[in-house]
Amino acid sequence: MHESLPLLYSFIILRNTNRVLNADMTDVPFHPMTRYEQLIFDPKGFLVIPSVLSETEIQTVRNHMDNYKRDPNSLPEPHRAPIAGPAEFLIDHPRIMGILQTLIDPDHERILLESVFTSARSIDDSEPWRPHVGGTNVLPSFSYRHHNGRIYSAMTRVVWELNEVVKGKGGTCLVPGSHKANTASAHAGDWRQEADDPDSGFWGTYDCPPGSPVVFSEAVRHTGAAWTHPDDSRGAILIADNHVTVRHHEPKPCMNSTVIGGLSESRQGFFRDVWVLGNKR
Ligand SMILES: O=C(O)CCC(=O)C(=O)O
Repeated sequence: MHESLPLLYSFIILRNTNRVLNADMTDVPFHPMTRYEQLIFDPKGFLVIPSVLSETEIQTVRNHMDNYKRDPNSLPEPHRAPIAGPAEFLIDHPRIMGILQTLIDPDHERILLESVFTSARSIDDSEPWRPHVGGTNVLPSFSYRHHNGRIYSAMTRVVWELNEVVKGKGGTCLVPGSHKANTASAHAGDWRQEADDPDSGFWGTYDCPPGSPVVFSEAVRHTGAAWTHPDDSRGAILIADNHVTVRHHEPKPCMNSTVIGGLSESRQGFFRDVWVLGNKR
């Protein structure tokens, strides 16, 4: 952990436990995914959890994003990434870790963070409508199953929406249930074009206050959408987690060894290579 980080952001996973140290160094458990959240997530493939971050946390992450975008060189080298420095607590936020343990693996050491990018756009920017994925997928990095009483979602996207999202005005659009579709599959190349029309009636989206995570299986058909909300802009950090035995994305240049080396030791574990037996970073 970098010395200048305020204690407030020092959630630290206690090794081999399902607990993190929070601001005042008391340890708190990961917040488990509730049965009701599982009931929503399994058929729809996505879940929105309103207002997880406090005002102070939101402002801290926004400031970090602004500095990182405007003048990355003004930041210490290990902080030059969207989820580094004062924002590294997003990597293993206790509200998300319990969900990832339910969706990916009960052992948090078998979860890796394979990609991160940011989305910043306003009504002046165009965003291509680019639906991707959808359908039952046999590729291990996109697989979604329910087996032996538990969900297994491979690549799982966590979108931290830092600004308000108004429904239909620019959040991620998703086709609910499309991770389970059997009559067509993007993987097989026979997903129907008319279903991708924004007005096909298939598409769903969400609204949420600032500081809300949206969690979805990457196997769900989804796309970014043009931002049409005039009173705000989109500010989101999109993280892709996956099982430690697979990954889809290339390593992101911003998550280089200097940045990873600047993270707390337990968070460095999320950036280990695809796990073969005892692979430890
Ligand atoms: O919400 C967005 O901007 C797009 C997200 C997306 O396409 C993805 O996660 O693959």
